[in-house]
Amino acid sequence: MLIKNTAKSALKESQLTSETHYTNRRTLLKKLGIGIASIPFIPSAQAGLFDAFSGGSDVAGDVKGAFLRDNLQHIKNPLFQSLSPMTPEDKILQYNNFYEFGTGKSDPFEHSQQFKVNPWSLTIDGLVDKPITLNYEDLLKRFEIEERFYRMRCVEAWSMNIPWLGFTLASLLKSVSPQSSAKYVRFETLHDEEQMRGQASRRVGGGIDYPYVEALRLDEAMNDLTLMSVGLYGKTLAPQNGAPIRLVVPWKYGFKSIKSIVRITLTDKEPVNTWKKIAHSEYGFYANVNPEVDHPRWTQASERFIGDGNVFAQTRKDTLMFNGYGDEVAHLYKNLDLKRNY
Ligand SMILES: Nc1nc2c(c(=O)[nH]1)N[C@H]1C(S)=C(S)[C@@H](COP(=O)(O)O)O[C@H]1N2
Ligand SMILES: [Mo]
Repeated sequence: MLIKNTAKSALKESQLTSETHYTNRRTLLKKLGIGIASIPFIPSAQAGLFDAFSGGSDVAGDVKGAFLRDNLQHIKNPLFQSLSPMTPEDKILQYNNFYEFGTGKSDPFEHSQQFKVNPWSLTIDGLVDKPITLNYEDLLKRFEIEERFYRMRCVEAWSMNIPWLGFTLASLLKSVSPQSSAKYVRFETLHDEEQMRGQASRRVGGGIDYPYVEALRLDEAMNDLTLMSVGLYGKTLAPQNGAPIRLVVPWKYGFKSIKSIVRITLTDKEPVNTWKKIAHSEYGFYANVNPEVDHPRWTQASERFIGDGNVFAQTRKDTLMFNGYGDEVAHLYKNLDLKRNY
């Protein structure tokens, strides 16, 4: 975000999955009587529609997608199903920020395909009565998987609409019994210089001190919108999107939605998140999407929506307060000066 990226995207129009493709797929499944709850899940996010019907191959020697399939609950709240247009799948897979793999938008896609997501270990510790460590299978099996369509707004003023799969962070936190002294939740990304070229070289990794760290207040973490995502577009997450598990906080700038999480720690002090540490005058702890508080170097009043067509096409739209989720989250900030606490 500090580094200006002028590199052209690797996207080719011919590779793009359109929103209608996804919609049609769902309609098709319905017609076949398969229904959304039994979409076959494919471990590789690159598996296409054809693979989905043929059962798919276990590309990474991975756990079978049936775990996701068996747990998928299509949730009732229409809020999560009325987003249009959806950003095409290939753009969500190829236009990324994941500095551990490089700072260019196509670096994560190009340099993460060998990333190992299984075995995985996610530890939840700190001020909790029942700390646990979950393995890869637990992440997909233990909690009810829901599909949710969310807006995603990067602090760099571009945005997408993404159909996530995941479970609420609240359900995970309840299972570890937070202590009454816990006030914040701190998240940490994997640190593995052998797998992540940006961690092995400060130049490649944008000068960040890894591991990448993010944090939420406990009440933000417990909000029903806050998702632990394990998939998108009906498939398990691709490495570049934060496999095997990442956070999704749709009313905050994208940098809060930390990827490839290995540790979640409950604390009583406000943790220092990575981007605040790098440039606290530009990136704060809260990072709520707010069209009235500009970034020191650019406006936050509008955004470039990435839909069909070239990713740099200027399809601008107005940015919404809390990214359009004010009804769900505005109450969390009643007593907070949002200009000071950006
Ligand atoms: N570990 C880690 N998590 C991260 C980032 C990162 O560089 N490293 N980038 C963030 C930013 S700035 C954004 S906008 C989103 C992008 O998510 P996406 O590539 O899946 O769209 O991931 C966030 N999570
Ligand atoms: Mo971002």
